[in-house]
Amino acid sequence: MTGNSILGQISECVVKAESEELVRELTQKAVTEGYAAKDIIDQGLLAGLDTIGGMWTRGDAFIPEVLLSAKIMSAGMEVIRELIVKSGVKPVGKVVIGTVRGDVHDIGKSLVAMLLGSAGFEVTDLGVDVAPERFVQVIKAEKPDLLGMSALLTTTMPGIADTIKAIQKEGLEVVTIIGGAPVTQEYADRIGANGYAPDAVSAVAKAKELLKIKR
Ligand code: B12
Repeated sequence: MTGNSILGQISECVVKAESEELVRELTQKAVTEGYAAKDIIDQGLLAGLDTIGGMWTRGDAFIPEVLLSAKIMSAGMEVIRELIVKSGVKPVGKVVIGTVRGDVHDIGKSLVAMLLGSAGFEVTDLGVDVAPERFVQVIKAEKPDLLGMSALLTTTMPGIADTIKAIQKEGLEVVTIIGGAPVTQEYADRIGANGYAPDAVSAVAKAKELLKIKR
């Protein structure tokens, strides 16, 4: 991919954390030029975050810079989210999603939430650092078909298992799907989650498979 393409410019804007205004403008331009939401996300917004994430891992960037890039990326995501909402599709199922207790990583979870939304699910996003009791409370109130849980740290992964235990203890019926960088199918099997997906695109396919949704 060339750095001059619109997607390259979006990526660069995220890496340099230039401005929310610029990322919105560029994202809007990419949409107008006919790029698919998925490509704008993968090759523009996320590509930029990947680059800064790599720089951080190598010691070439610091946490405040990563945070600023994440904020710029979210502004671009918002443009895409608005487009999806406007398309007004009838919900195929209800999903509650959140990042588990002690964990503030929200980019991957928000991406999953957004793609589920674009696939026609009605999504309630509880945000980050969600305690098992809060998940239980919302499941009781909203009676979703599916509960999605995200964890990005090995130290917060047990929050997924704790939430599943709390749900079972309350006798609540909800299909669970889990994900996040350290999460695996093996872990899902071990803690009794119904499904796992490694990325946002396969999360949508998995959600449909688990809920037996054809379209
Ligand atoms: C951005 C980032 C941050 C930002 C988060 C900003 C934000 N608003 O989210 C900030 C700077 C705050 C941060 C903080 C920390 N971070 Co951090 N962070 C990252 C980084 C660079 C990128 C994560 C990310 O957003 N990736 C992009 C998204 C799209 O990918 P994803 O999250 O994996 O999501 C995809 C899949 O996993 C899946 N998925 C995700 N959720 C779900 C849910 C469901 C239901 C399904 C089906 C699928 C699914 O689909 C997603 C989309 O395709 C990673 C490194 C990396 N490359 O992963 C480290 C990383 C996750 N962080 C790490 C660490 C150690 C920390 C800190 C402890 C650092 C510190 N010393 O303070 C803190 C912890 C804060 C806390 N309590 O949570 C480590 C974790 C190590 C580990 N295995 O435990 C990593 C791996 C970096 C590293 N190499 O050391 N971090």
